[in-house]
Amino acid sequence: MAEEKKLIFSGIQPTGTFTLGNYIGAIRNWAPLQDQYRCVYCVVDMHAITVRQDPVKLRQHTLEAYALLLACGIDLDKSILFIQSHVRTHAELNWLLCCNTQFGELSRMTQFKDKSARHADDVNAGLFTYPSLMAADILAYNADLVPVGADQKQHLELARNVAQRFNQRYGELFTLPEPYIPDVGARVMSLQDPTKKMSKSDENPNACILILDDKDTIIRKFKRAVTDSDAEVCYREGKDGINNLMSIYSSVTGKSYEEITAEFAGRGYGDFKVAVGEAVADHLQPIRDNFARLISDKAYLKECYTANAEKALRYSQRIVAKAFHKVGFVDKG
Ligand code: ATP
Ligand code: LTN
Repeated sequence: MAEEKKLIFSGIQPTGTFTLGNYIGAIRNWAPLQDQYRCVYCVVDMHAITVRQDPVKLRQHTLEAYALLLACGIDLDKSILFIQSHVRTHAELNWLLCCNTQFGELSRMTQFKDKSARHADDVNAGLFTYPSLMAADILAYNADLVPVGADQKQHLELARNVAQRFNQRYGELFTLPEPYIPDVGARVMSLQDPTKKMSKSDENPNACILILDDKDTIIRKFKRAVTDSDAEVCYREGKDGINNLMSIYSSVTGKSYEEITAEFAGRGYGDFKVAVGEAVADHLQPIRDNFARLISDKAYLKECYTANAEKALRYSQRIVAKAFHKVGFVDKG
């Protein structure tokens, strides 16, 4: 009998327009996986409300995120793409997993530490238990692989630990998921402070490239990128700004660091920054075009996310029902 294809699960928060970091570190890897694996992708609006969101903007960002993922090549004939709050099994399994996650392990999560420092006036329980909900997303589908950027590695380790603990306590059920992190571009850094990751929620608009920025804006932001006072385009310890630009250029052109150094020998940072801007803008152009078409057809989007939520529910329900049974809940008639 042919072996079943492995299952991929990943999610992204609708907390704003996606950045080049989200794209290179995560989303661009999603479409190519569709031929080799069964893929389930999700816009995680429930995770987004762990920090305060304007309700009108959240709804708009969720639809935009859905359209943007389609624009980046998610193909609904091959994959499932849905909105997290539409599929109740995520919240249901989250509760079981919360009851099997330790306070101590959640306290060690660096994202919690960072976000609770940044949002000191609202350190809510959802922010603290964010990783249990993420584990529920993944385990509800018994995903084998989870494509994410490097910053999510710790959350994935927690998901594995919780899955293992559950299996030990109640009997084998969950697959232990593996992270799937790209070699180049797993951590795209801020253009204004290359020691920090590029993030949608950065207050400085010059720090991040948004995938929907137009060509002039993209080139302008790269021209302003913070670099050191050297002039040679080469990858070296401590040259964080240039290293970041090289990694971005490499991931959109496919060129190696040696090739890039040779291409810009004797040309200085100015030329290099413009070339990075142009390469990124040209790479993103088809996505912007697809997005413009999709976002103007709300009826089509609704059809897609409704049908896909049903598929996701049908799939995850079988696994979550088994988990309910295993912990001792009475089976529904
Ligand atoms: P926020 O700023 O709201 O916390 P974010 O920009 O960090 O959001 P998420 O929605 O948390 O984005 O992440 C979506 C995916 O993008 C994850 O897989 C994450 O690892 C990846 N990612 C986010 N930022 C970067 C980055 N700078 N470089 C590489 N990958 C990234
Ligand atoms: N925490 C993730 C988003 C996320 C996710 C997931 C990623 C929520 N649930 C399940 C992979 C699998 C982040 O990117 N910040």
